[in-house]
Amino acid sequence: MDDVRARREAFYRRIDDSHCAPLWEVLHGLITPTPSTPCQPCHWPWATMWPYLQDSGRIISAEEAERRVLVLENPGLRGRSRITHSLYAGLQLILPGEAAPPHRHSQSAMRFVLQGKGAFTAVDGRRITMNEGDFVITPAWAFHDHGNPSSEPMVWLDGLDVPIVELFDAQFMEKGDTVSYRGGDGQENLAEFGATMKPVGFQPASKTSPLCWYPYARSREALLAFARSQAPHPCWGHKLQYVNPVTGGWAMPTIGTFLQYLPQGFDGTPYRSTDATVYAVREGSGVCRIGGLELRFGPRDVFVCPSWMPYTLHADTDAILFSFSDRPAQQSLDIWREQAG
Ligand code: 1HN
Repeated sequence: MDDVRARREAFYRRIDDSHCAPLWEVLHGLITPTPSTPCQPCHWPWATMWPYLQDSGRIISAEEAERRVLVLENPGLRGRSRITHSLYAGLQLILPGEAAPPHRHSQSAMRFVLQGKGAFTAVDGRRITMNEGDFVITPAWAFHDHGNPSSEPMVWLDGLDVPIVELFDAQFMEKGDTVSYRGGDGQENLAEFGATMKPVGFQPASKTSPLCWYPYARSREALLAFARSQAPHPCWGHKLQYVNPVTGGWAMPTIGTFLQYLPQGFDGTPYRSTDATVYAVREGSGVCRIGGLELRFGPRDVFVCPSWMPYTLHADTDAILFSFSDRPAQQSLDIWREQAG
């Protein structure tokens, strides 16, 4: 037996010099029966994060930082700038009077506004003035900058497909020149694409929605009307996904985004899916039970549920949750699975 092991190890050493290794020693760790992930469930309460964000505002300007962001690092993936294996998330602060300079990159970005009103993000010089609860898209390779002409700080949750683009080694980044704004506040974008119609002759130039601003008031109204129209799903209550109004498909090619309403007293049954999901609480409070933990959430909290780990959602009060995941990327590769109930 020892002789067998010794012969094998001698063989492994011999082929090792030629950058070669035996699959049979690693096969079962490589191809597991179910997802095996270092990603852990985790909760970033607003009560913890808001003081940190304020401190970050005292130690560096948005200009100097380029983006003043506290990265939400999954405890199972520390030092790797990601909240799940495939997605980056961070909390970005922009103070009154500040500007974050233009740049562009291969990564797609989304924002979900947690606090403040009146700051803007600009995509190719077109400003979108943001409010709490708004969902905003920065498409891949579009120049973007941020500014805050309002009198209050703004904080938003950033979600980017940084690890996905890194996996493919397909990342490019460029700094922009000083911007000349083309005026506006985003209303023109809503006028073109915000009414489930599109200008005649419009041809999409990319897989990202040409509507890049989903104001909260509209999304909330749609969600509550939907909730009045039917019984809640046993796992997720009333849940809508943001869509590209021109195709009906996902708003972004790699990141799926959702808004969900859990009526007061909602007590969901277990759910799991292969898309690890980042939740941001917009309204209300409740509990997410996952992996033996009780994550008690309230407004502006962020929490993450890893791939294939069952969890339940409970609402103490009427609650509205925003969430995002890599579901579109997985579905385009035919690998997405879910188990509801
Ligand atoms: C980025 O461009 C922004 O534009 C925020 O606000 C976070 C994280 C990684 C790479 C690029 C932004 C980012 C980022």
